[in-house]
Amino acid sequence: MEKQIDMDWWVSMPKIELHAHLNGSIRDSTLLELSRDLGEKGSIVFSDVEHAILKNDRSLHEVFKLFDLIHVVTTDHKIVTRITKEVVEDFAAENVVYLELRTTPKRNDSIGMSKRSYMEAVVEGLRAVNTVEVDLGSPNLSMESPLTSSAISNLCDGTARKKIYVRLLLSLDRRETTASAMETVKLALKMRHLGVAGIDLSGNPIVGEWATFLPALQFAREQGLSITLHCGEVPNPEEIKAMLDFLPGRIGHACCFGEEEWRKLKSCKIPVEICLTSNIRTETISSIDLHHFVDLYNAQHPIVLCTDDVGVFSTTLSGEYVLASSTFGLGRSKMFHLAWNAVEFIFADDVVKKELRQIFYSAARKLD
Ligand code: 6MZ
Repeated sequence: MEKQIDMDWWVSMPKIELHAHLNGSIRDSTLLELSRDLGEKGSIVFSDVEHAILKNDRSLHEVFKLFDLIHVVTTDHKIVTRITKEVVEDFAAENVVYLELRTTPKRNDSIGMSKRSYMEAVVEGLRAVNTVEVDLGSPNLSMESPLTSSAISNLCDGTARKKIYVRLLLSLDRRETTASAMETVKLALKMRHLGVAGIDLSGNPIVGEWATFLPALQFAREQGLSITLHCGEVPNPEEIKAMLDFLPGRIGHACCFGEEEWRKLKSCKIPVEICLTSNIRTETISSIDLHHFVDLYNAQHPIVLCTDDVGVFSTTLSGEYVLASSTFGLGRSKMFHLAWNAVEFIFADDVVKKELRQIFYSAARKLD
């Protein structure tokens, strides 16, 4: 009972999610349902997929094999729309008030899918959300901006219809070529009015070269897009140095840094997206008490707790806050302020930041 009450508090706390991959955040039930359908059509062997989905411990290598499998199941316009809708509704249900959702635009000629039509299916999913109001920063989708004080108050009580700010990040997969990465950046530029705020570099960290993506990332930055990089998921000092020299808006993970890299990161004050469960499950960090969260937190380095892949790692953002609180001995007030502070690192404009600060301010007076 005590535990249940406690979890309710963490769920009701407003939170900001800045590192969530669409295809890693699918509900298990949806993935199983979709796989069963494909199994019945004979396109896949359902039991193989079921085993991979329900398996709990996965090495980093196995995670990327699972993503290939997930993509076979989900790369279809209608399904992309469905999973986007569900993922946003799930984050909103646990009081995520601002979500940056990232996904890799995919092309699949055999079903007439282009990177653009893939992203249109994502936007369609955002429009289909009906448990919560979605603000994409565009006048036709944002029903109520700026927020009135009663709307802010409603964001924090469980009864009224809530609002979630969603911004999209388009991911470059490390398997892509320079030309393909450039195509994604150009697509992002065309979709800015639909909530696209930036570019992410992700994918299997042992694949691909930094130099391949640099031209597209440079172009993205010149054009005013924000950039976050998966950095140091595996030891690769040369690449980590080059990435930090690039001065991205944020980085994700930072698991395999040496002393020199920590020094550089801290002096540049680049915010770090911390994904505790993901790092432990994939064994990029050997034990949670050795996680760099502690050092960065104590150094007052900008950090934000994130989920990475709630579906693949069976976690939630509230769960990540509980895990950090219990592991590192940080009380509710400190964790609340950590969540509040994340407002400063979002890739949306100052108007949104101001509204989010007000939401946290208002919630601070209600939650004790
Ligand atoms: C690196 C990751 C990742 O884009 O198809 N992705 N890349 N490290 C991780 N940590 C475990 N988790 C997810 O979502 C799935 C894709 O996101 C990236 C991979 O490229 C994966 O294929 P989308 O929506």
